[in-house]
Amino acid sequence: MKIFSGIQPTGKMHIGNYLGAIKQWVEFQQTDDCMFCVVDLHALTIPQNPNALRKAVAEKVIELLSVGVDPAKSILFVQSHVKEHTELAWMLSTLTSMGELERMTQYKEKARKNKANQNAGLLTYPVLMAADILLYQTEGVPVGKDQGQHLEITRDIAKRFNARFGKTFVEPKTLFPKAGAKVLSLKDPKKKMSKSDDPESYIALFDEPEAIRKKIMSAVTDTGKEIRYNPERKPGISNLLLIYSLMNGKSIAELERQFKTKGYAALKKSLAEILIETLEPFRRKQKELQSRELYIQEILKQGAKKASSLAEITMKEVRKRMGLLGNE
Ligand code: AQP
Repeated sequence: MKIFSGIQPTGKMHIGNYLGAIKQWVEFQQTDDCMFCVVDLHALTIPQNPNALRKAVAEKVIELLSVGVDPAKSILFVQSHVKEHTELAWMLSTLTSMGELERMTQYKEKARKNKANQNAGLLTYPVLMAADILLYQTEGVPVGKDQGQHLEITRDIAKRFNARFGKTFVEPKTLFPKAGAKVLSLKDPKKKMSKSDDPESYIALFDEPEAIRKKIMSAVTDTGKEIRYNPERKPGISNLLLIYSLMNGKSIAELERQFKTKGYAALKKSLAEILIETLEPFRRKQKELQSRELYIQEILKQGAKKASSLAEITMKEVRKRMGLLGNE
C-alpha cells in the first residue's frame, strides 16, 4: 500500500504523536511503500520565529530518525522542499467550499486560540493537507483521531476532482491505530495530549528520566482508588493504563489484575519506569544524531529528489486535466 503521513516541526514530539501515528509509520515502512514528511508550511499558520523554525525542522528530522523512521526504507522529506504541494493546494482550493472549511473542528479551535492572528492559512490548512496526500497517489494515511476530519475532506476533494476532470486521484483510507488514536492530556484527561499545551500535560519522547517521573506522578487521576479501565468514568486512570499497555505490550486486563490492590501511586511509579526504559534508546540515538548535520542534510536532499519526481508525475496530469497550457 502507498502510505503518506506528516508531522509539524514545531513543539516537542510526545507519546501521543508516537502512539497515535509515528509508531505505525515505523511498522508500515517494513512492508509498505512509505513517504513521511515534516510539514513546515503548515507550521507557518501560527507565527514562528524564522531561526527557531529552521532549527525545529532539523530537530524533527532527527527525532523521527531516532524513533525508527529509516530513510533506506521510506522517503523522508521536508514539505517546502517540494514545490508541487503548494501548487496542488491552490488548484484544490478552487474545488473546496468556504463552508466546509469553516466547519473543521481544528480550524474553529485554532481560530479561537489565535484571535490576534486569524490568517487565511488557518482556514485553508486542510486543503494543503489534502494536496500533501493526493500528490503521491496515497492509499493509506496513518494518523491520530484528531486528523480524521481532515482525511474525510481529503477524500471529498479527491472525489470531486475525479468526478469533474476524470479519475486522477486515489481516495485514501484513514489508518487509525487499533489503540492509542487519542492519547489524553496528563493534566486534563478530557482533552487530547497536545504539544502546544503546558509541558506538564505531556511526556515528550526525549524527556529526561526525572521529568518523566515528575509528570507521571503528578498526572491527574480520578476519585476513588480502584484501578479499572473505564474511559467514561475514570478517564485519568484509563489513559495511564492505555499508555502503559501500549508501551510495554501487556494487555489492559493484565495490568488491572497486576495493580488491583496496589493503588494509583504504585501504578504511576511502575509506568514512569516503563516509560524511562522504553524511551531510553530513542534518547541515546537522538544524542548520536545531533552532531551529524551533513548526514541529515543528505537524507533530506535525497528525500526531496525522490518526492519531487513522484509529485511531478501527478502535477503534469492535474495541469492537463484542469486546462492549463503546457510549456514543454
Ligand atoms: N494526543 C494524541 N493522541 C494520538 N495521536 C495524536 N497525534 C497528535 N496528538 C495525538 C497525531 O500525531 C501526528 C502528528 O501531529 P502533528 O504534530 O502534525 O499535529 P497535531 O495533530 O496538531 O498534534 P498536537 O500535538 O496536538 O499539536 P498542536 O498542539 O500544535 O495542535 C498526527 O497524526 C496526529 O493525529
